[in-house]
Amino acid sequence: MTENIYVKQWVEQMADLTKPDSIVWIDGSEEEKERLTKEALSTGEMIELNQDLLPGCIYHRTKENDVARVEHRTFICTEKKEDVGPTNNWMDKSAAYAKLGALYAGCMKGRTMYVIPYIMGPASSEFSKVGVELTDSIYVVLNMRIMTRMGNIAWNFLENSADFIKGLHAKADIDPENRYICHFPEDNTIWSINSGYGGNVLLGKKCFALRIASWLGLKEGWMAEHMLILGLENPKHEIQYITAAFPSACGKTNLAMLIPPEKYEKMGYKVWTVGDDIAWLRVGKDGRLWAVNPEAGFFGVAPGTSMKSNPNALLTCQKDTIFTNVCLKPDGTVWWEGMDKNVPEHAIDWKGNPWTPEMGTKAAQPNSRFTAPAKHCPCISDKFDDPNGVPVTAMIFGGRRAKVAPLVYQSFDWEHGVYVGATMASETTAAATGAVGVVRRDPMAMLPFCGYNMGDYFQHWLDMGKKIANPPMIFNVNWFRTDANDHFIWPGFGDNMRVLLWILDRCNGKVDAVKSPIGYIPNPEDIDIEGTDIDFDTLKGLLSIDMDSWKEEIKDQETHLAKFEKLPKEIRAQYEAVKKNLGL
Ligand code: GTP
Ligand code: SPV
Ligand code: MN
Repeated sequence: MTENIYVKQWVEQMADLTKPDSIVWIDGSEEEKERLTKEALSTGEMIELNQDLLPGCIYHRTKENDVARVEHRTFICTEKKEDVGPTNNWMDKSAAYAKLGALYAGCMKGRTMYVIPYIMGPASSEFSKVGVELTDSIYVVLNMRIMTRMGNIAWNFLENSADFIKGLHAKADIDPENRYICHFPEDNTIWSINSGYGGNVLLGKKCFALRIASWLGLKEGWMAEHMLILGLENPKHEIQYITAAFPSACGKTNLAMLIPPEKYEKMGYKVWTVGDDIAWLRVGKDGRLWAVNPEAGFFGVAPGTSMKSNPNALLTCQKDTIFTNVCLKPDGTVWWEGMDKNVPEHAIDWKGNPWTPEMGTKAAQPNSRFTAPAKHCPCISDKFDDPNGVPVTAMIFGGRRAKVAPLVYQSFDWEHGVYVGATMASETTAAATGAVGVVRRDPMAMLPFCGYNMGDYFQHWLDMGKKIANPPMIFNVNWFRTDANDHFIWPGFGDNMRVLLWILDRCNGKVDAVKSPIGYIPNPEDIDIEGTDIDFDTLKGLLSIDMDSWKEEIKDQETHLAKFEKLPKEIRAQYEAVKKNLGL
């Protein structure tokens, strides 16, 4: 409980609107977790997994129409449309309150409203921020318990302040036609209704830590980014930190938990995970950029996660984990496509139906996920809870591109790096509803998450660059180039370490590079491919810039940039320079 008058008044107002039968104030205790878990198991909302093999693990299925973020139903609601820019859906603020208010009216009758206080960021950090989420879903409470620092710890942090993000979530009827994820950055408010899935309802994550936080960052002089944070330790036990922005389901969790190829592991190289999805970035007193992971857990993509691709993720979710929309095996454990070769002969699929491999359907939903505590991760960084975070040496942008983008290149400088991020493109994935595999521009991997006008966002990046005396160097990577048979050429996963080493060598002034029209490209002999199954010519191909595809690329970038009425002139100039470099 809290005596905070602002919280109490707001909870009362929201309860007046939604009319729950009762209100439960979440404290974050073990006893509370057990009580709520038991209740969810008794109603069938959650299913208990094999407690010998997966202690503390439970299972949940969402409705078939509710399995991913819904970008077309996600809105930024402000007074003026121009504040949200060309990439966001806009709704007039009062119109949105009225529309959703009508949907919320009485929607919690017969249900319980849970009041979840939580902190985004370490409890010891002055940069951390408090949110309160009201929800009628135990699933949400149990997930928020893993994903954030939740419970009384947050009331203690907030004290009597009115400075908290007000989140209201109601499952209502999970009606996709009335599903809305609305953000009111002018009012520090988030309203979500008619979904029970992940990013739509765990309001601390994308809604607060990215959309609202990006707006706050603009006003307060910091940045909220869709980035992993990792520490790379060398044999001398020196650790340098890298952040990377890849769009949803494009490899952040995997890179953040990378296990180096055997040879490097033996030499003493190691990767430490600070975060796998979101970074809050500030300029430190030392003139460097510092990164904090505001989250406390991982909401990771299950399919493709295996002991081969990402052992650290698999080991993290062996206890105290919530599995959503994966496949349930007869022994009460879970399975998903790409987990191992032991495809179950029969199982229950993510829809709850009997499943056999012969059926040819997916056993796990392609965007099925695990929610696991970060502290269970075998490679969690000892800086995970550091109030100041970690200093960033390199920043990486990247996406899924079957063609065009080379394996890695370095931007000429910060301003050029901002242009590289602003023109980033990637194939869409199952993390959002809609077509999969379609190339779209996704600036800084923030297209679905920037809470304001993206023209202003680009300007904010440029302005931040001026405030950082020792800015990180900016790179672009692409693990996903394919060959004529549509197979990935680069081995990826642990072998991505080979590219990270080149990146750090560049930052540390240890290696030369080739100045190409689009940025600095590695001399192929500077990327170690010993122990991989690719040869030198293949590597050369991966680093090549195909003029025909870049002609197309530049044309498409032009169309993309033309959308921004508020495009900073520096970005336009960088574009023109690259175009000229390419002889176009
Ligand atoms: P969000 O949580 O949606 O923001 O995604 P993420 O960026 O953390 O993606 P994640 O690391 O979970 O990867 C998603 C998918 O990409 C998984 O199926 C991975 O197996 C696959 N993947 C990750 N890294 C690589 C890689 O280096 N190469 C290839 N080919 N696939 C990869
Ligand atoms: C993403 O889609 O980028 C995610 C998963 O990290 S969700 O929390 O559902 O947004
Ligand atoms: Mn994400």
